Amino acid sequence: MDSVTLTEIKRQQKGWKEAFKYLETKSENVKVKFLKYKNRTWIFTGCGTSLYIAQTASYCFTKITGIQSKAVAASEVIISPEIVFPNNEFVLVPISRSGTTTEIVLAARKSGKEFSIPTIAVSCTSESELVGECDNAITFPFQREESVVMTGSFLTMLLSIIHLALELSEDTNEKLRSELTTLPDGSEKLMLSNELYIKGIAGKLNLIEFVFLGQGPMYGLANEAALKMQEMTISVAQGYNTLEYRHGPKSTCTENTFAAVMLSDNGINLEAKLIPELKDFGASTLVLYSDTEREHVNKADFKIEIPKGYTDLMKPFFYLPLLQFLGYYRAVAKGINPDSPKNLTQVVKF
Ligand code: F1P
Repeated sequence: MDSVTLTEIKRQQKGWKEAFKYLETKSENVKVKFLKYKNRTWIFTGCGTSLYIAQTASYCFTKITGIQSKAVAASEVIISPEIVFPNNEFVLVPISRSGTTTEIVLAARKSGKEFSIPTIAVSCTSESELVGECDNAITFPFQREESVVMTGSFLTMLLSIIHLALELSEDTNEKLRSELTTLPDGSEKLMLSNELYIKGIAGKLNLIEFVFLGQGPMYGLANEAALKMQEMTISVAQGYNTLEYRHGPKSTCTENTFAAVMLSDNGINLEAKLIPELKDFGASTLVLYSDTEREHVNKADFKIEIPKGYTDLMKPFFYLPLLQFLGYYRAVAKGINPDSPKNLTQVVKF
């Protein structure tokens, strides 16, 4: 029988299509409900994978709408709410696959009840405690994940926030909207055609330490790819802003280091400098990039080019499934069952 985690990684693009259709039916409603908050700062929050969705979502949301936003760990919302909300000109967007993680439920409760902050839950579970705590919710009645480790839900929840941003934007964003409709098929094709290639990289048993580097919308992805590697393969893995790696972490780089660099059009000239540097330190490098960045990737050991014509905001939908494969196949190469991660449960409660 196929692994649940692998099945959920591979079916995700079909879920985005369903999500997109469903979200289109809610468009008018969204404008009426949320446009009134456009002068507030939106706080995207979550725990674990959902925090990393928040990091990427905050970047995409502000880029599309021009509305100010920040990503904050749900634990900070509970522990230091007066710092997160110095006044009540905020909106809280708690993100959670289960909708039952203790910190996220408490964060929503505290923000709404004690600070009078409007709350909009984003969750894969419509009947959850979190949704019950919030004033509004964007939920998905499909592709419920069984796996402990979260995979497909990351990009489905991100898609819903990008869709919300497009609805709230004053611009028609024709290009982005058309990219959104074509990317599920493009992403699925890229993912499946690189499955064996990634399996081969993941099988290199000299690799001990894993590093994931990204800027802008790819920073949340870098953290998420590192978390997948930790959860599924019980390895040392870190995510950084690409250029931050030069400020200290590079001292740990050896010939047993694997580094994945996710390039962005916005930062290409600076980000590309890391590729030869990582090689000089002895690391094995995988570079994910688009055709406009091709001239910078010669020095990489492994490279995967995404289809032409997508802006940086859409790159997560191509890059992340590849890195989820990497975590999955690394676990398999180490003889670990990714469906039963050590010390983890699907939901963390206390
Ligand atoms: C958040 C989360 C997951 C993590 C683990 C425990 O869950 O931290 O990201 O992989 O399985 O829970 P949720 O609040 O999004 O349901």
